[in-house]
Order: sequence, then structure tokens, then C-alpha cells
Amino acid sequence: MDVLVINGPNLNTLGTREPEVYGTTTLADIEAGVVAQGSAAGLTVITFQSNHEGEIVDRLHAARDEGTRFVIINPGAFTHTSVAIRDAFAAVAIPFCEVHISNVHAREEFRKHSYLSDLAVGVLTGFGARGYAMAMDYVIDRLSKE
Ligand code: CA2
Repeated sequence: MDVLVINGPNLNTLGTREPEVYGTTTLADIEAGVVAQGSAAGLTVITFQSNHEGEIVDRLHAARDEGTRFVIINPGAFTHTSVAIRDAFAAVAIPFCEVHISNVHAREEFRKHSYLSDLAVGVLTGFGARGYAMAMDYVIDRLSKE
């Protein structure tokens, strides 16, 4: 597998509430978009969403065993809380981009800290659902050069 796209807690309800913060695009729209974008470039793309921290850790371990080349992740609120997901990324050593729909730096103080950002290749925050497409654009370019 080339690219794993992970979405964390509550992102399964995207498009149903707080449209002023998160827009009206659903997670199914986002997932279909990144799969189509990656497939058009000849990449295999798998999507995964979970509301459970340990399931995300388990998925990252499986990704290593599957030979995953890159992860795009919106960790949701786990961004600001999860040493376990940080440790999983450090353990599997798969390069990743961190994506946030909203600009986490323009919101509450507690959203300004991420347990993942310093391990990430890069962070996209505040570009709405388009951030996933921007991340995939980067991944397509990067993997084409490997
Ligand atoms: O902006 C982002 O993408 C976030 O990762 C979203 C998380 C939040 O905890 C992060 O600080 C920033 C929350 C996701 C909540 O998902 C919702 C879905 C529909 C309606 C409201 C929230």
C-alpha cells in the first residue's frame, strides 16, 4: 500500500454540524477525493477513521507491516493529547503529514500544541477540506521521486 489516510475522533460526523468551523464537506467526500487523486497518479490509497486512540495506534503498526510509504493524518482532538499516537509514529517511522481543517492556531490555546507536528514532514492547518488534497499533491510528487 502506498498511502494511508487516517482521520481521528468525531471526523466521521463532518458536514453535519459547526459548518462555520469545519465546512459542509463530509468525510466520505474527502475520502473519495483523496482516493481518486492518488489513484489517478497510480498510487494505492487506503482510508481509515476511528474514534478510538488504540485503534489508530494498531492501524499504524499494521501500516508498517503492509509497507505503507506515507500517512496523511488528521488526528482530531488526539493531536493535542496523544503521546501514544506520537510514539506509534516514532516506532513505525513512516513519514507523515498532519492535516487540520480549521486553523488550530486561531482557536483556543489548547489547540496550539500538537504532540505530532515536530515528527511530521509538514502540517496543513486552516485550508478546509482542501488541506487533504494539498497533502496528497505533495505525496504524489514525493513518491514519484522515490
Ligand atoms: O481542524 C481540525 O481538523 C481538527 O483536527 C478537528 C478536531 C479538533 O479537535 C482539532 O483541534 C482540529 C475536531 C474534529 C471534530 O469534528 C467535528 C465534526 C463535525 C462537526 C464538528 C466537529
